[in-house]
This record gives sequence, C-alpha cells and structure tokens, in this order.
Amino acid sequence: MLGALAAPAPDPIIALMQRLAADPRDGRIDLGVGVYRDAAGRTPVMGAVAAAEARILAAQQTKGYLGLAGDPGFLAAMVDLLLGASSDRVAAVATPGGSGALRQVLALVAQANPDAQVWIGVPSWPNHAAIAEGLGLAVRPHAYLDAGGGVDTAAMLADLEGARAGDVVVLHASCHNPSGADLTGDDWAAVADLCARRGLVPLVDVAYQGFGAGLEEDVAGLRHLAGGLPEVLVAASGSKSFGLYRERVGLALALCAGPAEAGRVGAALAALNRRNFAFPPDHGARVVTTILRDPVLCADWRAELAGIRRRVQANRSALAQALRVATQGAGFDALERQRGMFSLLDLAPDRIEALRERHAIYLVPDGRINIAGLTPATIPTVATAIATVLR
Ligand code: HCI
Repeated sequence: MLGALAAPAPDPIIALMQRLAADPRDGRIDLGVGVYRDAAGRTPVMGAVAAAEARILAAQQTKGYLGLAGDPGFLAAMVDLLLGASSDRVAAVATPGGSGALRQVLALVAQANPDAQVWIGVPSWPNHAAIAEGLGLAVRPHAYLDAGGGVDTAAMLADLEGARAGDVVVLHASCHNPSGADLTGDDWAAVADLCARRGLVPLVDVAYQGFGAGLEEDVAGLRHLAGGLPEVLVAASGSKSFGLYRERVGLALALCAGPAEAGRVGAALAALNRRNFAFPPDHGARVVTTILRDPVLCADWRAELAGIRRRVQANRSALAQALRVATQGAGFDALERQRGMFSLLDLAPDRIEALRERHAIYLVPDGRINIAGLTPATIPTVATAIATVLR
C-alpha cells in the first residue's frame, strides 16, 4: 500500500532549512526561514515569555485536558489583541500554530462551501495554496505586486471581480510574505467594498502582528473588514509576535453574521479540531494569555516587540544603503519602504544559487530574504556578495 505513495512536492522554505543544516561551511548566512534573529544571530526567548513560563511552572497543578477549543481565556485574550474588542459574533478555537489555524479555517470553508475558490495573490506564502489544495479547494491566483515593489491594487481588484459569491480571498494582515508590500488603508477599504458587493469572504493571515508598523497598526486593515462585513475568517499565529515558534500557538477565528451562526460555527471548528488532533496544544497559548492579561508582563512584551520592529527596520535601511554602495546602483528604495521580515530581491535563480554555492548565503529560491537574519557584521558581506554575483 505505502509503496505506491509518490514523493510530495517539498516546501521551498523548509527544503532550504534542511539544505543549510547540511552545509558544513563556517560563516553560513541564513536569510531563509522566517524566524526573528537578534544582532548576535540568536532567536531569543522573549523576556515576558520566560517570566510567564516561570509563573506557569510554579503554579500549574495539572496537565489534564481542556476543551476541544482550547482555553477560553486564551481565545478571549487573542480576540482582544486581534479585533480590539470582544464580540458575540466571534467563533474561535486554539490551533497548533498559524498553519494549523489556516488549515482549520479552510477546512471550515471546504465544509460550508466545497465549491468555494480560494483567491491567493501572486506571490504569496507557499503554504497558503498547499493547505487549500490539500483540502480539495480550488485555488485561483490574483495580481498583487507592482513593478516598483508596492501593491498593484487596481490589478488585484480587477482580478477579484472574477470571483464568485462565497469565494475566499486570502489577505496578509501586515508584513506581506514574501514581499513586504502591504495594503494601505485605502486599499483595505477598497477590498472591503469589493467583498461586500460581490459576497466574498476575506481570510486574513495574521502572522507578524507588531513586526510592521505597530501592534494596532498591523491589524487596522483586519479591523476595518471586521467592522463592515458579515463574515471574516482569521488565522493568527503566536510564533513571531511572541517568539513561540516551536510551541505552536495559533488561533482560528470566524466572525459570523450573528450570535446564532457564531455558536454553530464554534461547534463546527471544535469538531474539526477533534477530527484532526482533538485537543490543541496549551503551553504556548497559556504563556500568551499570561502575558496579555498581566499589565507588567504585557508592557514588557510590547517594549521588546517594539525593539524587534526597530531592529528589522534599521536592517532594511542599512541593507538598502549597503546595496546602493556595493552595486553603484539605485532601485533599493522599496526595500526601505516595505515592512516586516521579508522582501524580494530581483535576482535570477542562478544568481541565488551562486550566492549559496560561492558565498554560503541562503535565500529562498524566489529571491525572498529574511531581513532579520542580517546583522551589522553581515550586511556589508551580503551586499558585496550580491554585487559580485550580479557582475
Ligand atoms: C516563513 O519562513 O515563511 C515562515 C516560517 C514557516 C515556513 C514554512 C512552513 C511553516 C512556517
């Protein structure tokens, strides 16, 4: 039976992680997978996380099961963080990470409307299409990036005019992965109008809240949609905003037309949890709840997150400047304007391979670099290597 299985198409980012791990060269520079790194190249446990974990360790009396939806305190704290207020129209469950959340909201879509098409911008994060297709949903591409490294909103909206009522539109709340090109407030308003007019359901992926313009700013678009549309889906991750990657903290959320619908959708999401993995992981979720519900820990976390945001932005400016000098060229302004950990460098596949083979610099084959993987020491090295492979 199992011998008939074909090898799955690898995720390009995870394949790159494995390749880097197998590279014995000293001084490899990892600009691949999207994890935050500090100026020393470490992915630290955040201070508030360590403090919350110590409290949990000291106080926790049981590891007995919770409900299928996870801890209600976690759900409420995350709804506040995402939407700014509670609502009786919300159904939510805890999930294993942001990918688990995407899986569960898209499974909900597949159940409610198997004919739904899932509209995904080009480019987008590869797991969006992989999860949708894995659930048997049809994926449709729409335009996203313009030539200047911003969003081609007109082309995006024109493509979405081809969507059918009940289709789903995947949107990145902030820090677009892989491009760093985010929708403006006007863009979000235009998308909301189009969804309302054509009966489309947005699915907002919130993986980098606090990494772009700020904790509130990074969900302003989501809140605009939530304020005006009957149905909005959200997949949120605790991996980056709380640095809890391997603990798998996620939230699948559905804003519904009314409280009665929310009750049924909540039960459907809990049943999806039961069928996929039963009870969601709790430790990381409990850390998040402890931080969000304690004013001192929360202030500490916000301050550390602001520092992360500043470092990423400083790296953007420093890399853009180093590239201007090293290549004697212009055209790096978009790097500074874009937000979050990722930008796309305009490099042909053989140049990306040359960076890896000759300079031990790893970036994703589509040209995506993790800006947070740079340090003051490696920025000149990377800029010089890019100039060299471009020559
Ligand atoms: C990213 O690098 O885009 C985020 C990290 C990630 C990559 C692949 C699968 C899950 C998460």
